[in-house]
Amino acid sequence: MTNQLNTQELQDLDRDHFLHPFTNYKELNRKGSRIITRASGPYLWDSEDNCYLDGMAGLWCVNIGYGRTELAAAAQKQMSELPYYNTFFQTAHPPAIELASLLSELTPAGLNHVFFTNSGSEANDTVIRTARQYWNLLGQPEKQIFISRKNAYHGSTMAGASLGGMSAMHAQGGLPIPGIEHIDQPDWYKEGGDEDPAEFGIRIARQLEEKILEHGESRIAAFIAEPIQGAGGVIIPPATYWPEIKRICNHYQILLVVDEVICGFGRTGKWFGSDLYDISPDLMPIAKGLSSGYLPIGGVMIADHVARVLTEEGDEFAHGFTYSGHPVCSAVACANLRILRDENIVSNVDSVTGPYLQERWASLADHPLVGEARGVGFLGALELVADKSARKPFGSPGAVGAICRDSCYENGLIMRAVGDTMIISPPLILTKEHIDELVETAHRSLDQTLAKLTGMR
Ligand code: PXG
Repeated sequence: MTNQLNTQELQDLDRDHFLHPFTNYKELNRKGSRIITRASGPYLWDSEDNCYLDGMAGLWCVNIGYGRTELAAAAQKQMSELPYYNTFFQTAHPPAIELASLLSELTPAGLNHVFFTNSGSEANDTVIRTARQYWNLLGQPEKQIFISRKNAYHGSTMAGASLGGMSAMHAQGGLPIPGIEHIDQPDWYKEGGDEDPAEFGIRIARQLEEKILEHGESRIAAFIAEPIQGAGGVIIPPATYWPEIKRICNHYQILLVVDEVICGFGRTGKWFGSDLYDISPDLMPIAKGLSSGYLPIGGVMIADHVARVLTEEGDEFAHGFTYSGHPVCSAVACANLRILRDENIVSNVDSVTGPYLQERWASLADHPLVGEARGVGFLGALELVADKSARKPFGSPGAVGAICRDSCYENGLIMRAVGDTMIISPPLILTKEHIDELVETAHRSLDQTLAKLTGMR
């Protein structure tokens, strides 16, 4: 069908029938959607045959890059053998078992059990169900409250959006649901003022302790956080932050949930953000890079001591999805994880291409628009500001970011704008030549953004 319809026809049908996620409908209806038709390696093509270097790996997920036929072959084989069967009621099938076992090997020590979902949002719903069931089984049913952070992203379902700290999402949905509390995020650049970053990191982490004491340890189920906030704008906490969070979580009887939906599967150069910061999660939601986005699959890694309570103290856990551990998605995820591991993609990001990207990315800090260029592994952010030395933002938040994002598109690079923070999260298979292309195109786009701003003044 797509091959027979031209861009205009596709845009008309799209406008008439397709309600897109996270999309400004008025803007979309005015401009028409961009229609992506094919992809290879780190490149995408649209229906007008324009080519883009995908600086976002789809939506933070296509870690192995596009066009890996091994995944298509794994899907075809599994579809022919067993396209579907459920994993409820004491049933299993080889692909889900194999994936569970492979995940136990690759994830941090002590995480040897997985509950499968179809997405990161469902994984975070599962986190709430699991943590509450855990405390229930331990005879502490009043431990219900989750502490999360402002500007966190944990998904779009009622539970995911509630755990998340996006005020715009809360405003539209009558959220958060009861039992969710938010503390400040460790965003030194925007919120640290004159405070030393190390002190800021500790002070913000201690808000967790204050929140626990405010409600009483006996009512707190868990703290949830992304190792590095992704959708919030690639916010890298000061080095003091995670050690202090760990100290607090060890001191009080609460579960630590580390949301690895973005940081997992090599994004930071380590297999997991938890490896980077030496964190031992009790629960660890995963999705995205688990299948490199080729098929939808997610899950929650569950620490041995939590799994023991669920399986030995409890009878039936009344939770699950029709497609939990879907055989085709599981087979594709296994093929993806083997590629990431056997082709040394993660270790290459850690020791070769990640450091090269960070070195080149840091050079963008010299640009007059860029107040800070930061990153880890294959994550990067640029803060576009009105005054670099004062860390002063632009008057109308998001306007300059949007200009820069559009310039990037015109120049063949997909880079996201979160307000006036430009972010990248490219496929982990970028070569040094791709990285040069990315940084040079970003630089050119920043120049054009500055020229447009100067023209407007
Ligand atoms: N946790 C984290 C940390 C995420 O980044 C989810 C959970 C939810 O996953 P699902 O599979 O339900 O989407 C995410 C998703 C953005 C953007 O604007 C980020 C996500 C999703 C959509 C948009 O950067 N992250």
